[in-house]
Amino acid sequence: MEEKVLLRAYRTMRTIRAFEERLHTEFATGDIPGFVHLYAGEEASATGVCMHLDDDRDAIASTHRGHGHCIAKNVDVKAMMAEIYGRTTGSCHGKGGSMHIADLAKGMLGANGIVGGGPPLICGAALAAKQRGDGGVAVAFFGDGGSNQGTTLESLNLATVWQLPAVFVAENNGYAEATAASWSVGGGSIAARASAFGMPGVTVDGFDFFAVHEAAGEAVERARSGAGPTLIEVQLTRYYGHFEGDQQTYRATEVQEARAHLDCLKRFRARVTESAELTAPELDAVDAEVARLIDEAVAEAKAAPEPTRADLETDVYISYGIPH
Ligand SMILES: Cc1ncc(C[n+]2csc(CCOP(=O)(O)OP(=O)(O)O)c2C)c(N)n1
Ligand SMILES: [Mg+2]
Repeated sequence: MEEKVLLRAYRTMRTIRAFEERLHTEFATGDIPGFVHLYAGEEASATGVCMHLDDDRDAIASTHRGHGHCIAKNVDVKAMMAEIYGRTTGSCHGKGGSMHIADLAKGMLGANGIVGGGPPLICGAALAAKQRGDGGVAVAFFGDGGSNQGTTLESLNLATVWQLPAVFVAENNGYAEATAASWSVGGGSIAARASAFGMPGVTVDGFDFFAVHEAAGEAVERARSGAGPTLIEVQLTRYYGHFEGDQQTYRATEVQEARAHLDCLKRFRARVTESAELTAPELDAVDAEVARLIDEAVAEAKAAPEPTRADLETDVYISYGIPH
């Protein structure tokens, strides 16, 4: 992989981690309205997949745990932070918050409070891309819990029936809220369900950026070339609770073990420095640059205005720009 591509991958993963760790501390102050679900620990998944996607022709649909997907799809980090703080400078003018960040100009169709809400949207986006004929691809991210929703299974079926340029990325972090995937995923493997729908299904180590990047590259290429959809099960761990405030009584030492032995950023750093593809000072410089960006994003979000009563009446209907 080229040096600039490696640096981009590291910068994206580091930005997601720093964004989420900062939100963890900021949320505890009580200044952030609404719910926040953190993506820390899962960075290699969003990054490894979205690095294959373009802003203009490719679309993604996300989940309630959407910050990482947004950052990896190039949504402006400062606009995201402002959105989470409910400010007018936010990506949705402060009206959506953490769970509804969207940026259609970047092909980010939205975080989503509805578990299993993303896959049907992606069938629509993939059908649109197929009609346009521009090689566009649509990717749905969903969790192990989302994989059991009827909407997801119907979407897998439709994607095959319509031979859509779609990729389904099941992020299996072992839990849906407090329910273990080992109990709730019938048949035990999300990836294995792909064969029932006539598409390839692969399982990848979600702590390994390179493994995700490779599997996603094949799936995106397959979709772009008109060969149809793929299901990828990415196995990983979330480092924080289901939501901020979750006491996590349902799990013990797995997070400490993952942080110590599996962490995607540590593994990436070890691999690229051992192979001498990047140096530690280059990576440290990215860390410092990202830390500054997050500091600025929080300061600017806190200083930005909140919506007024009059703002309640805007953004209610969308204008599609259809001439009268
Ligand atoms: C249709 C629907 N059912 C239930 C919920 C409540 N809920 C929110 S997140 C969640 C768990 C989702 O688990 P998973 O899909 O594995 O994603 P993760 O939180 O692990 O990233 C549930 C049940 C919801 N938001 N929408
Ligand atoms: Mg889960």
